[in-house]
Amino acid sequence: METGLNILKLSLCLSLAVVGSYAQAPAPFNGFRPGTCDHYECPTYKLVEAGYGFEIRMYDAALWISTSPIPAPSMTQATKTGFRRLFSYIQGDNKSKVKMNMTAPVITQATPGKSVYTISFYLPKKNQQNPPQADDLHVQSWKPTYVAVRQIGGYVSDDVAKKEAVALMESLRSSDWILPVEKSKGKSPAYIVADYNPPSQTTARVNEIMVPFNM
Ligand SMILES: *[C@@H]1O[C@H](CO)[C@@H](O)[C@H](O)[C@H]1NC(C)=O
Ligand SMILES: CC(=O)N[C@H]1CO[C@H](CO)[C@@H](O)[C@@H]1O
Repeated sequence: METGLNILKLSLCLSLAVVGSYAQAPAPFNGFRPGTCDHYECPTYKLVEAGYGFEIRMYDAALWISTSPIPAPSMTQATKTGFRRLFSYIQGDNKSKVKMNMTAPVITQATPGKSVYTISFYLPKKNQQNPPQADDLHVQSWKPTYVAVRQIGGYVSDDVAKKEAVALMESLRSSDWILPVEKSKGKSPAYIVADYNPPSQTTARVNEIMVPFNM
């Protein structure tokens, strides 16, 4: 309930901020680009469409460093474990002892039908040429990828993630994007939860539900 309210507040703020003098215009998201990306390096993308309650982005090719699938009773538990490992990796716990700057977001991919999760960290551009190896981590290479996005505040529990993923699909139903998204089902993770803030940050948190798809 509280999250629902936060979303409402967030979207109100966004529309107020963006609409400004275009009070008549419908829709008006000018993109959800998270503020965290003003301070940390984030993967780059082109905004393809900003719709009602969703955004379509085209992410550029990028490398991510990922944990092995982590078995855990909940997504939030797995994210904590994975975040700890990735954080020590960027502090130099890797075969080259290379330190890296923090980036955003940290993403969690659920394995359909299993309580197993993969957590990944976006590698800084500087380290993409030659990502430091680590025994228990692997590099994921993303081709340019279409992603449908819904932004939410607060902390994302497993239930919230599921509910918001459903809401994202609902919001896509009134658009042409629903077809390629439906067609891609099963070929990519059902949804990814992207976390833009460290767990210790309690206010102004930004998270995204992302659904990658092919055209
Ligand atoms: C972190 O980012 C700063 C500012 O861009 C840069 O000067 C510094 O070299 C980076 N540090 C590492 C370890 O990459
Ligand atoms: C998991 C892994 O490979 N960790 C290594 C990272 O680098 C440090 C320093 O060389 C090693 O001690 C770790 O074993």
